[in-house]
Amino acid sequence: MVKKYVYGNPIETNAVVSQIEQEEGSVQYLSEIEINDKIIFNYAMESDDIVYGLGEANRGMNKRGGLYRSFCSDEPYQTEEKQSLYGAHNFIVVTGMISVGFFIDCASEVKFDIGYTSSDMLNIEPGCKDFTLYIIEGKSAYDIVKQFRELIGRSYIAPKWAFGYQQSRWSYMNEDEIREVVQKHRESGIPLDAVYLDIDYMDGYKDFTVSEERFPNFPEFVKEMREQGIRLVPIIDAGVKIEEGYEIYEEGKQYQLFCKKADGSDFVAGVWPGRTHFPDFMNTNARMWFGSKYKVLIDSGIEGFWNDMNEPAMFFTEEGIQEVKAYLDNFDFNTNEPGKFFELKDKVLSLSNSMKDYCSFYHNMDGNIVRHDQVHNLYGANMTRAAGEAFNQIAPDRRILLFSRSSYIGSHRWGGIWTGDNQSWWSHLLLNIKMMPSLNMCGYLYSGADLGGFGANCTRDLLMRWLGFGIFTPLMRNHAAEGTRRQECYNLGDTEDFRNIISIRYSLIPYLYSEYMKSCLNNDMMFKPLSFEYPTDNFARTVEDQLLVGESIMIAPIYEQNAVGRYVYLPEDMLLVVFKSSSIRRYQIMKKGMHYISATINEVPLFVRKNKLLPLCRTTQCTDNMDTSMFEIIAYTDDNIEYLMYEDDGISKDYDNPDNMVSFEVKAVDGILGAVSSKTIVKLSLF
Ligand code: MIG
Repeated sequence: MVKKYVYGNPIETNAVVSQIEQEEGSVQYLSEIEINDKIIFNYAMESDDIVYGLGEANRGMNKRGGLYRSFCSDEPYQTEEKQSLYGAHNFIVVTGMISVGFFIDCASEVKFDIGYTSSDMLNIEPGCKDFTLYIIEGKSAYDIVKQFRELIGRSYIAPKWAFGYQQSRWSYMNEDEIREVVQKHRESGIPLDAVYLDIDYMDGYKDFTVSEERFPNFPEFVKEMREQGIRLVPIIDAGVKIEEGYEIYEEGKQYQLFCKKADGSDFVAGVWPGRTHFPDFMNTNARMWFGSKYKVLIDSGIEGFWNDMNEPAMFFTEEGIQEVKAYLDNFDFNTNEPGKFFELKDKVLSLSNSMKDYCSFYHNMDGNIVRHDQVHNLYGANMTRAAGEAFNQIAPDRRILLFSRSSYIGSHRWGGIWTGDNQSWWSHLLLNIKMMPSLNMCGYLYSGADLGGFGANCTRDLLMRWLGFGIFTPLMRNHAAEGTRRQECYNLGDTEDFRNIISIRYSLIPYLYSEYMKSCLNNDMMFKPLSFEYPTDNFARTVEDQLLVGESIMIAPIYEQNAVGRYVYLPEDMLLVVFKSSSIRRYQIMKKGMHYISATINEVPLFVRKNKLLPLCRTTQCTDNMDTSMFEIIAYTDDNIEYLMYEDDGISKDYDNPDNMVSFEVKAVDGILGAVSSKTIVKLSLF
């Protein structure tokens, strides 16, 4: 049951797809106070209520105890106190004796105080008075999430190859460096499906150009890679370089497709290419124009993209520099006050992503002129939309991989997201684990974090444990920043263990893809907190570091350095499978309750739920060679069980074809369990 309350005159965000009648009376569940020019909502929480949601947000799965601010931010230092990350996902569910969901559909910032100021008080503060509030009632948190997902529409569907292992690094400079990455993976038998092109593939960081010096024959190179089973995935940045004669710049200027300053001139911000203009993604023509530009790369054989810097991130503006300059000119360098020096330092650092700059440019929303800060959270989402809509024109019959850094709910229909610049910290592996279900709640199914961590130097053990979790996330990409330690597997010591861990992924792809597709098609979650499946289990409610992945398995990743195992809570009897590689495993039936399980650095444990079934295929070097005609089935059962596997060609869009469902059944025939399936089952391991 969804109730909709409209405040003021909200800007269209396109988050919601269902038609919902507007409620007339006053809101239920929340009390509402008006202070100055703001409306603040309060909700009194019970002491054991859990608050889920907020998508890409910091801290735990249960958001209680923290302050959060939805304001898409370029935040590479995600320490515990940070309130804003790259996405803005204003959906929460409070669940305890009763469950209720709130979605604040608001184009400007929204603050959430979830038991921070006062432990039992939730308060929500939209940054303006024009927004829509949705209240969702349901019998459980899970039920509310599913209703919400229906409200916001079907999630973007990625191609199947995007479930392969992908390698990225900011600083692959030319063809040869990329060839080397591929060759080293192939040589050491580490499976690989894609290599990313970060900003250095471009000519002077100009969008939709390719450096001729470093990639002399790009289409030929794309083909060469493709023949080795590798897709190249180029980055597209939001800012367009100001350069006479550069087509995108000239067109944008001529047709008025860039964001503008109050005086009507095109807004200028410094990003990677130096001075740039920002395409006005809030404008339909600008979206269509920018989107159409992806064609040049698609025509070169490219099948996927990542959109970056679209919060939008800005290093500086001319105005900001002038201000700092004036400040420095007047600065008394003979001062003895330390406070003054801190002020000076802050002043210089505040050049980037400054609120003042965000308040200094305007969008033309199809005739309606809006200041950027009022629609800040929609900017990246509309860049994703620009690309997604264009792909439907350019390649209507096939899927193009697309994911973005910045996002607002609604963009989940056009692309996935990666979670931006994390660090090579153990705490960020845990953050990755906790964030996955929250992302799913908000519609982001094709998602993942930079495995191994983006900033800082990764270590062998951290990458191994991170991959031990990453083998379950749809986007499985190792990515690192320029200047950090090389973190391709083959640069972190002996490759055998890495090869083994990634081989597990490739044997799981049919299952993971199937669960992903079913989640997309049914507006469901692929990663669930335990409480969503075991709602009456009070202990399961408190578990934050174990997840259900699809219908058959539970995972309990190890995320602490030097740990050789961990405690795991089993909400029912399950089968523990510890993988050393796709084919080397040990099994143990475990009873409901708390257990310590051992798993050395090169082992990955997972749990098969009772009377569920896990199909595995033979591992491969890339998804092109995946053989899904034969399966091995692992199940822990005392009954007839069935698993419906979704399988399609992974590239066309005939999603709802009933032929895409293949069934596996384990049946008791004359007291002996056997398998029945339209697929060949080469091995049946029943426990
Ligand atoms: O200012 O393109 O989050 O993944 O490698 C940094 C370089 C710009 C930020 C992205 C990161 C990417 C990097 N970009």
